[in-house]
Amino acid sequence: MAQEILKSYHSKDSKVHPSVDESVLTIYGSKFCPFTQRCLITLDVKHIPHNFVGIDLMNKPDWYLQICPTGKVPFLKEGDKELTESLVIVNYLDELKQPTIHPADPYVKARGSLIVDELFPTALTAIKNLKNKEATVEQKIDEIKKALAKLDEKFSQIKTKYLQSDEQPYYADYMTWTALEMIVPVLRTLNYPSFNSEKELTEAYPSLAKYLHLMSQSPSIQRICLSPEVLADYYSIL
Ligand SMILES: N[C@@H](CCC(=O)N[C@@H](CS)C(=O)NCC(=O)O)C(=O)O
Repeated sequence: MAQEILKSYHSKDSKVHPSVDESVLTIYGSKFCPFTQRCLITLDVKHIPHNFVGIDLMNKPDWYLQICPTGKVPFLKEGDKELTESLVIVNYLDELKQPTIHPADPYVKARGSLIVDELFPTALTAIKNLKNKEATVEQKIDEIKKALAKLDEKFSQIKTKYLQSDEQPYYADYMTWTALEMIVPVLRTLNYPSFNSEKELTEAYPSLAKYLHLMSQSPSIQRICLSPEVLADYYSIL
């Protein structure tokens, strides 16, 4: 599953930059990367035409390192314009055309950035622990459970249905989702006997589970993001 996607990405074997539509911007990245996904969701929400060039992060092509010396993704190129850093790219894209992904109220908009700063790193605890070669599975699960408890408490305190509104997802929801969506596939990959099913997640962390379910129904998320099965398949080869 993940291999099929990776096969369509550019790796060391790709010797020349692929041809792209020069009349629209290009995002270089990987759908397995939560930072790239932020940009792709924003492009989808705003209906911005673009090229997507998939980069195999484990085996990057030389031409990519020439145009983007840090080798990081996402990377935006539009003629001579070049941008790195997912949130810089997202806010640039947001200025290009309507609809904005930010709520109208300036205070709620500003709070959204603080929410992302708090929730995104906590949600990334899951994948960081999966990749930690030093820790035992029990230690990884312990750390992930602490992060889940923190997230659950935060979601139980949010007064609105989504993070910034009752009506629809906005910036804070989309920017945080790309780390939240990794939790279930990481738990599946760890396959810890007493804690590996969505049912257990729902019972132990109900506010978090309710929000995960709600966001998984978002049309942009459904169009852009990969299924938990495909993500878990990718994590199993990391
Ligand atoms: N702060 C950056 C982080 C980007 C980042 O760390 N991307 C990862 C992939 S998820 C990456 O490119 N890592 C470098 C590498 O794989 O060599 C952002 O928000 O865009």
